[in-house]
Order: sequence, then structure tokens, then C-alpha cells
Amino acid sequence: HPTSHGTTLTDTALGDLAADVLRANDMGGWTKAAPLLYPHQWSWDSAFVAIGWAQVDVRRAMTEQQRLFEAQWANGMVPQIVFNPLAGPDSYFPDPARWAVEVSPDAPVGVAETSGICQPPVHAIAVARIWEVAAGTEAEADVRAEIRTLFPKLMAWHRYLAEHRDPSGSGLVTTYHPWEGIDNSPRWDAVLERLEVGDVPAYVRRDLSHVADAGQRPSNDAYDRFLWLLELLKRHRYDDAAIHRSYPFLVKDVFLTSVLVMANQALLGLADAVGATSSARAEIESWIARGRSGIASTVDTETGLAYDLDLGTGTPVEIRTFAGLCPLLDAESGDRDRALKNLDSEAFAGHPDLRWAMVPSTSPLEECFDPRNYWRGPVWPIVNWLYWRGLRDGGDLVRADALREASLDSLRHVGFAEYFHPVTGEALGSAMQSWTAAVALDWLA
Ligand code: 2M8
Repeated sequence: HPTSHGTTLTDTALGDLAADVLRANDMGGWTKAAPLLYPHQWSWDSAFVAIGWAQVDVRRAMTEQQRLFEAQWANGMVPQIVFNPLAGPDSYFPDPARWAVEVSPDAPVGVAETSGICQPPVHAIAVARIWEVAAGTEAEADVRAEIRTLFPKLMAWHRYLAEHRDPSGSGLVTTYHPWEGIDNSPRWDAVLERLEVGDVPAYVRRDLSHVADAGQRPSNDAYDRFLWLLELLKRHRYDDAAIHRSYPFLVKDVFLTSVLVMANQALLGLADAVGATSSARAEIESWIARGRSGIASTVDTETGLAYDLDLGTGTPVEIRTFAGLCPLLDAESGDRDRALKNLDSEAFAGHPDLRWAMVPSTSPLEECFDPRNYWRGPVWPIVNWLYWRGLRDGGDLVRADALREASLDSLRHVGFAEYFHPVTGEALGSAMQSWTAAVALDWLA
């Protein structure tokens, strides 16, 4: 299990260990999210992984994203998982047979199989970072050519989120499933609780054999609900219009939306790099404006936190999680000041018991806070990387540097675990998690 490297580890040694994790998980052109628990290519993992590869081999970083986008759906969706054809059927559940995405006319054919949902759109952020690293080096021309081929695919991906995932034009992206990124976050508890779970075909969980104890993963009850939702999505043939008409898990997701705003800002930068048309630029700008006002509408006047909107009840989901701080991901959000106060407060990075002043997945002040259970309390380095970027882009350099220092110190002690206990620093989940190693490489650059 993860080794504790201690404070004596130099930056160079930490970077070398991180690069070793990426190399160990490298399948040749794409990277497993983790050695055993996640033996496939995950969408937002691969974006972070590309950010890491940029520090090791910038061309390899572009290949990571090109490979992912080969499996893009005809409607523009970038799937949550691109399955590794070489991994055995027992390596991970749910497998391609359970997803059965061939029921959708939009699913790709002739490439690797995929799941039928998506994840936060970190990809343009990753490609912009790759471009920053490549510019002025001997790789510049090659990378620019690669970005040129990827640019229209990134546009189609963001358009999918802006249109198919927001048919009412609210500016907020709808999520359909906890597996769209933040699995067992308490953000989803109420809507999952309301589900009337029907017949779920029998299944065996594969995840539990790869963690030290089941308490670090979602419960069996949660898995039944996740799989029931999968059955319903399949019945709707993964059709966004049909899903928006009748489906019991429709949540306007503030975090997904904020990542999209940040990604659209990155995409504008890429538009310059590839000399995109003015209409492409105008389209991106309209997405940014819409997302920004959407997020502003979710900020609770009392707490200053952004809350998801549960479309099933029409009410905000008033749970304090990292997602509530998402105005920080937009340099021009009008809600930054209150978000900064929340960030520094006891509800988040300012809690006196935290080993490092980092953002925990769920606030230690929430009753449901569970410091060893997945998205219900532990610290996730990738989440902190996004907030570090948001602080830096917003010009808050002192806070950004402090968060980077705290994060690097945590990684020296914890290793490249999937997530860790916010108070003790115990490594949790998978060891050698690719995206954790990747953000370490970027922080060290
Ligand atoms: C976790 O989710 C997967 C399903 O996608 C799982 O629990 O099996 C989440 O942390 C998700 O955000 C992440 O992309 C994935 C791979 O690291 O693992």
C-alpha cells in the first residue's frame, strides 16, 4: 500500500516517483486510472493524466486526449469510460455488456467500447496546459497540429453539454448519475433516497477486492441505486431528450457547470492557437456568459455557497461539499469574495483538525461527514488542483501558493493515493492513482 515518503523527499524525487506511476499505468497511448481498481481509460482522469504527461513527454500528453476522443459519441458526448479491450470481463463492474450502449444510435462503432454517461469536462483545460508547455519548444508545431484536429471535437463536446444537457437554456448542466464524477457524495443522497428501485439484474461488485476495507467505498445500497439508474438510462436508449422528459435523477450540477466555464475559458485560448473562426469564438463566449449567470443563480444568499438544483423537487441541495466553493473556478465570478471566506472557514480548509489546509470533499461540519469514505469526507488532490488553478487565475496568488504547498506536502507524506483522511493523512482507496501523480507533476513544474 502507499508509502509515506516523509518531509525529506526532494521535489525531484517526488516528481520522479510521480512519473513512475504514469509509466506503470501507461498502456501505450492511454493510461489506466489506477493499476487494479480502474483498469480502463476514464474521461476526466485522462484529462488530468495528460496534464501530468505534459511534464514528462508533451507529445504523449496529446496522444492521451486524442485516444479518448476517438471514442466520442456522435452527439458530442465524451464517455465516462473507454473500456480496455484487453482487460478481462471480471476486471471491473459495470462492464460493457451491462451498459449495452449499442441501444443508442449515437454510440461509437468500430472503436473501443464505452459507458453511456459522461464526466466533468477538464479536457480543454488539459489541452491548454499542454499547449502552454509545448509553446516555444521543438514540439510546438506537432502539438499545434494535434490541437487543430482536436479543436472541433472539443467544440462538439462543450456544445453537447451546453445544449443536450441543458435543454431549457438555464446555463446549468444536468447530471444523470453519481458515476458522472462524484459517486457517493452526500449531494446525491436525497434524490437517491427517493428512488423506487426496480429489478436490477444480478451483479458482483469488483471494486471491493481492491481496497483495504469496504468502508472506503460506496455502500451496497448505493450500488443498487446506481445500477437501477443505469437500467433506466438504457431503457431511454441514452437519449438526452427522453431522459429529461422522464427520469428520476436530474440534478443541475454546479461543479460540472463551473468546470465547463473554466474549460470554455481554456478553449478560447486554444481558439487563438489554432486561428479559429470568429463564430466559434462567439459561441464559446456565449457558453461562458450563460454558465456564469447559471452559477450566480445557485449561490445561496445566506451562506454564499453554490448549491445544486434537484429538478425532481425544484429545490436546492443544501449540503456543504467542495462543490459549494465552485464560484472560485471562475476568475470573473461575482461571488468569489464569499467563496473565499467559505474556503478559509472552519467548514472547509480552515477547519482546525485538518492535517493540511486543503479542501475536503465534504465539510467536516456536516453531520454526514465520513473522513474515510470516498467522496463523503476525504481529501482528493485533483479537486484541490482545480481550486488552486481557480485561485491563481483569479489573481489570489497568496492563497494559491499556500494551497499548492499544502498539497505537495500532503503528497510527500501520503504518496499518490486516490484520496486520504483529512485529519490523519491516512492513504485511502487505490494506491498509484494516475491523476494524483499527474497533479503532483504539474504542481512541481
Ligand atoms: C471513481 O468512480 C468510478 C466510477 O466512475 C468507481 O467508483 O468505480 C470516481 O472517483 C470518478 O470520479 C473517477 O473518475 C473514477 C476513476 O478514478 O473513480
